[in-house]
Amino acid sequence: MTPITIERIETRLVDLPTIRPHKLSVATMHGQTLMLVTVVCSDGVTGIGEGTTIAGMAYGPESPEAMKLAIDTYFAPAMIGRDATRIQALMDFVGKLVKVNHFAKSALETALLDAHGKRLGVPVSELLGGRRRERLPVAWTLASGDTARDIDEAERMLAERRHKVFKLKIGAKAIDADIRHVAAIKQALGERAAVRVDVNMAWSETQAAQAIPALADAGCELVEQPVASAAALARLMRRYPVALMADEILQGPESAFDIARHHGADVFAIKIEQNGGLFAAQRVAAIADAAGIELYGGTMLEGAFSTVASAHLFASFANLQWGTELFGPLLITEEILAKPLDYSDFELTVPDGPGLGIELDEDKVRRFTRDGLTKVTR
Ligand code: MUC
Ligand code: MG
Repeated sequence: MTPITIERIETRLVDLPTIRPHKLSVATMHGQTLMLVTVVCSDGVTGIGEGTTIAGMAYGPESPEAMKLAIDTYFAPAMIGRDATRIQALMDFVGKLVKVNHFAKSALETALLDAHGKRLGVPVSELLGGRRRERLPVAWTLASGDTARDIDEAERMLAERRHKVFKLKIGAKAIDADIRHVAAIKQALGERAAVRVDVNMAWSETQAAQAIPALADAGCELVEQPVASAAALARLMRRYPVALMADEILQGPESAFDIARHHGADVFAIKIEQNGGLFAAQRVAAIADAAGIELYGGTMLEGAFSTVASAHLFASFANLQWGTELFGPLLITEEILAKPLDYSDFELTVPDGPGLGIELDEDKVRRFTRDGLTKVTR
């Protein structure tokens, strides 16, 4: 039987505005850039994957431009002509040629899974072992930078039954100001909503030790990546009545094992891109389960393709104690899908069509594609 091979790989950058400025301790975002990769196979089947990051290179080592360059220059030439149906073997092969570049690898793996699911007529979740749930709870991030505006936004989300778990981005201001901000929001929302914070590594260990008890008193139930180092996060564990979550320090299975071995977090925020793809993220989740660490489905503020890829994976997890934050498409002003995703009753429905189960609106995306950079490798 002739193998089904990769015939063409196309990359493009799509620049989309956000609905409001999104303020994190590392940067303020005004837009999101999606690096979209399309893989065309010899049987005519096509798959799409996505790479995004947060505010250019402010969050991590890869940018959308860098992902595109890595795919155009290194990954695509090596992948053309290879078997498109042996996805793990193919990713192992390119993994030997290109070190790290987790976000670019995740985008390519997503595209291959999308194509293979379409080929077999099954959703990506089936290729990952089968889904355990059809719908996922979705938290929303309040990050306008203004307390009153954040409360209004939360009230709207509650009224629309879109979100009832809110993550607040803190760490850019003085600790006292941040605590007042969190306390005011929790007080306004009361028992109607859960409040969590993400510090994006902004604090030193002593600042964290000062702030976390005050956050607990304010009614905050979880603190995400308060400090940069895994060792410092481990030392903060079990000292406060709030859960501590690892995000930035989770960079694939080896890092997960290391954190687990040192009792370094209560919860893992699993991100497919940060961990190097869906299979790597699946292994991270297995390590967490084995270590008794709880799970949360994280986001890189991704557009529809990585959001839905993540949804297929999270739907297959045995445990998802803290729900997800797969709201990325809702932060962008433009709908890029032919049929929008279903966000309702505080949850996202995991699409059930073949592959990712979504379809790109090519005309819409063309209007936002960065000029002159679309590249096709054959
Ligand atoms: C992060 O650090 O978790 C996820 C939600 C959000 O607002 O920012 C991201 C990144
Ligand atoms: Mg985070």
